Amino acid sequence: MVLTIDDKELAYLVAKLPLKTKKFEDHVKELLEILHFEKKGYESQFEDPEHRLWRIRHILDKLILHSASLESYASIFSIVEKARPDECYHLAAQSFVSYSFEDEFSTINTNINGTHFILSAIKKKAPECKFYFAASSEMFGLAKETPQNENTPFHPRSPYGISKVTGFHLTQNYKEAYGIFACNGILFNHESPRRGFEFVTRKISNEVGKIKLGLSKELRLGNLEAKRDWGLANEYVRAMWLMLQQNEPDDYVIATGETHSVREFVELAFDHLGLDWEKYVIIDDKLYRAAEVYHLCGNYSKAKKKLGWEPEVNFRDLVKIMVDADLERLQKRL
Ligand code: G4F
Repeated sequence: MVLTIDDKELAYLVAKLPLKTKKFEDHVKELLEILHFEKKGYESQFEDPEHRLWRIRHILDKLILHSASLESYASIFSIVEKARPDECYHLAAQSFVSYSFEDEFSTINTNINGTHFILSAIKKKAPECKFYFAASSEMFGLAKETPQNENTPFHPRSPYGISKVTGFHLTQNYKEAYGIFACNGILFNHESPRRGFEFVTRKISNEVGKIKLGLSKELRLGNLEAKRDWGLANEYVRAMWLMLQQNEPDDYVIATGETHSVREFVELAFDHLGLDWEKYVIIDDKLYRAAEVYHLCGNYSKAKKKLGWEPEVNFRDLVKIMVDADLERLQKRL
């Protein structure tokens, strides 16, 4: 069972992408039960109904979709009771950090309660189910050390980060107290052509494509100096799956070990299409955050040692993959 609001990772879980092991491909074909939480509020501003579920439209016939609300224990309980999943990937959340400053109550309530409801339903109705929680590098926030690993103390800087820290501890507590096979995947930023347009990498790749085709004249951005450890989402989804195939549940940092600024992403993206970014990028103070996470870089050595997982796509290639995909998509529309 995969729990999701945004179908980005879901598409990678079920699509036949060039993932490394045949075993993984075979496995994902079995992941048929999808608990899909309807989008509401701000998220519907970004995806009109025509584009709903666009990332998984090509595989919809292979899936069973259930609808539920992260805010309703009853709805989650009844689906877990019906589906009795073997594996549960809990990816559903209000995941846009910026928005969490605008509506901190709803972000915190929905993300924390939703995780708690799912864990509780699993404990009651599917105690053998292996559970994956999408924790986040945002938990490190104002990071105490670089690079960050599984033992680095948390210092979240946003309501979103706080909700993920609590979800992390709930997941550990259900493992320790009730013996649930529960894992935290501490994933650093993972991007791809399926990323939502509100996140900075996709905003850049989409806008640079539009500028190249004469469909836009400027790109408004906030803090260009923030640094992130950016990897390719499909590779990170494989790590999620690997965590649930181990003999014992554990928590893992998934990252590339490299950090780059938003400015570097911008420069490479424009450069890739032969454009001078300084002619088009406008700094907009409104896009700065109330509290910024300035610098993230992950140490994935535990995942490498125990899961045999390593990233393959580097930062430069990631930028190209995203820019090329958006340019091609935009060209088809012309
Ligand atoms: O792309 P972002 O919005 O991602 P952020 O905040 O790092 O969070 C993402 O990754 C986390 C770790 O995996 C996830 F937990 C989380 O759910 C989400 O997927 O922003 C990246 C950086 C920030 O420092 C932001 O201040 O880009 C900076 N930025 C500068 N201009 C911008 C913009 N971010 C956005 N979204 N839009 C801008 O115009």
